[in-house]
Amino acid sequence: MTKFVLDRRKFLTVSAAGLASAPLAGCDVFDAAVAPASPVRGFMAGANELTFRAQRMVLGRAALAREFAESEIRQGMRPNGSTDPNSMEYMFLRQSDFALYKLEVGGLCEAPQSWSLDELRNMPSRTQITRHDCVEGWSCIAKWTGVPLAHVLAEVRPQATARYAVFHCFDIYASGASGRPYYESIDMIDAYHPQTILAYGMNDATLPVENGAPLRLRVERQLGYKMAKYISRIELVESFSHLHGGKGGYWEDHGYDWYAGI
Ligand SMILES: Nc1nc2c(c(=O)[nH]1)N[C@H]1C(S)=C(S)[C@@H](COP(=O)(O)O)O[C@H]1N2
Ligand SMILES: [Mo]
Repeated sequence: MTKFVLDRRKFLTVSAAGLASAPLAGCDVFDAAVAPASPVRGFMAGANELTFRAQRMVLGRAALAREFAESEIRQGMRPNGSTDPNSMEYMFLRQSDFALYKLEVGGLCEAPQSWSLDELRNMPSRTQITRHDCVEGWSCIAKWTGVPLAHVLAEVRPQATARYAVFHCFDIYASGASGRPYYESIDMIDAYHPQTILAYGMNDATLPVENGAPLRLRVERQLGYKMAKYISRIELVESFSHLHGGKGGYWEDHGYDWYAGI
């Protein structure tokens, strides 16, 4: 409890300083504030750890994100980030409406496997109407249908050493020389959470390309950037430090927090 109070005071002081010096005018300011060298970033890393612990402590592992009624679905589902991947593999699969797509699940598990979209659709499914919050400050409410990740994990039988599920995606985010593959990771607690699904349907239709076809992650207690679209492969790992920038996700490698709890 003492730690909580102290961290909270630090939070208030630093955020007041940060806010006073920068008019809040949307993404640019936010991006500057979370640049790796920024003092605000240091505070956010601390606060992130605090949020993570506090949320887990107060709500417990199985707490559900709020679900909404059909009538509350709003704003369509604004596409963001990559919306039209142009890697050869993706364009090839898209031509046949992903009939040749296979989700590969491997890494630290006893029975690595791959499944077609039809096979995934024939697994137990879950539908949920949830709010998507992007770090840029907008949100949408949409209906998602997919297979619980817990079901897929039960099929591959994770080894005891598996601590994270890494989602490798088809898109290279931000084109040009600086483009890098999008990827994300969550821990096994979120991986087994009942609302964590691999979605192939949105608002009662097939998941559109803009929103991540053929398969995207929904991990409802975290921010939008955790919800990997265009999933090609899931890898179970003990650590993600050897992958890409080592921070567990595309945006994490650019300075965002790994745990983006809301
Ligand atoms: N593969 C991939 N997944 C991604 C992104 C991306 O650029 N590529 N953008 C993320 C961000 S920042 C958000 S807010 C959501 C946007 O999902 P939407 O396009 O369905 O709105 O996807 C996330 N997942
Ligand atoms: Mo986002």
